[in-house]
Amino acid sequence: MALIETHPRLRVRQESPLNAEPAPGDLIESFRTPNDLFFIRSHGNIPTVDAGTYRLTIDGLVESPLSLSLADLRRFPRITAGATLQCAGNRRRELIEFAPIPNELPWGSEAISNAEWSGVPLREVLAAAGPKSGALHVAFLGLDETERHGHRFQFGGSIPLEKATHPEVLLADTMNGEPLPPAHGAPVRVVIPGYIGARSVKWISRITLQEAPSDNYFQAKAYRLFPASTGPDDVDWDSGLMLGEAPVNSVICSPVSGDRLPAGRVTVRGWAMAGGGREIARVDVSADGGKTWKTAELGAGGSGWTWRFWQAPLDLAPGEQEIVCRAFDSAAQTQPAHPSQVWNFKGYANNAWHRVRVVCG
Ligand SMILES: Nc1nc2c(c(=O)[nH]1)N[C@H]1C(S)=C(S)[C@@H](COP(=O)(O)O)O[C@H]1N2
Ligand SMILES: [Mo]
Repeated sequence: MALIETHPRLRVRQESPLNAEPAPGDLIESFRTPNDLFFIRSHGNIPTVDAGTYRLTIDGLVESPLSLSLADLRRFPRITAGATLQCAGNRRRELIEFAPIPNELPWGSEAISNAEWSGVPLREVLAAAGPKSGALHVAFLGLDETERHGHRFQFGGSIPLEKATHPEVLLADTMNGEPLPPAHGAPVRVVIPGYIGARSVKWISRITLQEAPSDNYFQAKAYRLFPASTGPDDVDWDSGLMLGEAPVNSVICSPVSGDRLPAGRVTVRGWAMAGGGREIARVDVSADGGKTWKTAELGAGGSGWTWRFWQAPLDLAPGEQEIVCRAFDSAAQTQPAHPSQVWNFKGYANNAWHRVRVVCG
């Protein structure tokens, strides 16, 4: 098992398994998050993988099953593209403040990061294996192990085959121009832009084409969205929505809650991210808890697979103030006002208006 030394400014939420997120200020420091500040979400150990003996298996409903070494994989066409990953549990702490969510990590709002990934489009490898008719889902299995309810198993998940044929879906071995770091899935991980982070399986060892979604715990039970009335005692796991594309979201990174500022002009900054390849169309910022809004200025974008930074000058009156943001995506979808509108007992996909309370004077 690899020992990981984390950057001193990365906030470790859990040592084992290792889970950490950057500070809000660090997150918006650069459009591409430096590798050592990129958030880390792991459910099991961080495996040490021997590059020499590593094999990636492609099997299931395919004409020719494959077992690829790293050298084999590097003979496929390659692309480099930006993609922002966000954990479905990002902003869970705000849901917990509304109603308790036991046994889940209380992520702040920084379980998100952006990198430029290089690797082989998954569709190239799938084409070499030749999907058979009847294949509708692509299941991924990692090399890390975790335990749930007395069973030890590897982390996994799946995406529809249709998504897997899109050019942005990668088997990445390079992150911001460097070899993929161990904590982020070395030697090879899947990158599924526009989807919740959980589908971007790290330390990928096996890709199986099949008729149904993965029956792995992290696809079949976890990372499902249940109604607010459902709890751990009466949950029918099959009835939850399997999370895929993420909802539109935005967060204020500066100032942060609890800051004391001089009254007057302050520049509010943050990020916004749409799901499914949709683009960020607009970000609104309010200095009065959402009664009136100003349009923020959007920073560099590029594609719907990455976040956009934004900023807006706001005039703050003396006293306690609540600053709020909300984004609109290119399908005119926006964020709900309050965590009560999205609360669910697993604490996923919180995209309520982000609120920051500061004292001015
Ligand atoms: N093998 C494996 N892949 C995994 C995970 C994991 O625990 N094991 N965590 C997933 C989750 S929930 C997220 S949000 C992303 C986080 O990627 P990162 O750690 O590179 O930020 O990886 C995903 N891929
Ligand atoms: Mo996640």
